[in-house]
Amino acid sequence: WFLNMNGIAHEIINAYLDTLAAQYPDLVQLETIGNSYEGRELKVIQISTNRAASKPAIFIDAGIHAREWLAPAQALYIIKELVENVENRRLLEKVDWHILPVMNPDGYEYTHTDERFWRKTRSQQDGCFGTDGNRNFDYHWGEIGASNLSCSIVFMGPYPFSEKETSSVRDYILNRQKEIKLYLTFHTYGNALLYPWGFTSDLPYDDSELRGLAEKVNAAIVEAGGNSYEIGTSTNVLGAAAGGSDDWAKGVAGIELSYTIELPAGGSGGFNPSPTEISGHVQQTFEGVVVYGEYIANKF
Ligand code: 0X9
Ligand code: ZN
Repeated sequence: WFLNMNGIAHEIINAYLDTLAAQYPDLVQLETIGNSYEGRELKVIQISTNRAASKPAIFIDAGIHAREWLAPAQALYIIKELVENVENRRLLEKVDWHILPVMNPDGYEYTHTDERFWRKTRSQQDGCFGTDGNRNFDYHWGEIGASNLSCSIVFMGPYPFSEKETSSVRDYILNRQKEIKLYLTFHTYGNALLYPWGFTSDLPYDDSELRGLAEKVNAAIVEAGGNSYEIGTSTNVLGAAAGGSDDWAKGVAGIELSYTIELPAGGSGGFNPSPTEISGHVQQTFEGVVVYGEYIANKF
């Protein structure tokens, strides 16, 4: 089923996580970090060997934007490789991995049942439905590139962290603020490796480290046969948009290495890569994730 991850139901994804936890009790733990607006479980899979040791951690989420189906597929492929492929065990020895494969399950389900290109959560707002989760984080919230109109696709929400999906991720990260050294959030599409800031064109103090690491990641993806990524701050590559999870992770949670990965386009509208495209992209991008893992293992 991994060959056709497009459109896998959220229920099946969570069932897969349950299966892994049952099959690999020494490697895998699951934590339900909250529930979505409509009540779906937000399950983080924690993957680790020698759990007792204090190790640096990597937090990964995907699917904050409902229609970006390749992103949850990418997260699932990373999970599968880290857990089921024994050749990757070395990636677990010095780093703990925390992965939330579908951050916005209500929206994700809605893109299967009702409206393929839905982006936001599904919370009832004053007027329309849904908040853009990636405008809802409390760092320079609403300053630029976001809307205060509930019908906008970049609605910032009535207040910061108004959404259960974003506040659950906030709490999970803040509870592990010391361990988490890298934050990755998967989106589509655009082939870009973006880092803070998204609210200003000013460069972060550690621009050269952030850029240098992204260049190494890109080189590994290209080496694996993937397209080359554009690298830079999200403001300078895409334009300013405040309230993103990447900016909050760095600016508030203090996770200095924070990236938004815009995966490649595919199919109609860019959000529909074919099964063969999916399997190519997820495998190539995994090689970049390996570089991130090795960097964290060596640095901390
Ligand atoms: O606009 C977004 O939220 C992301 N692009 S997307 O096409 N997937 O919607 C980019 C987010 C970059 N980061 C920040 N603006 N903070
Ligand atoms: Zn997105």
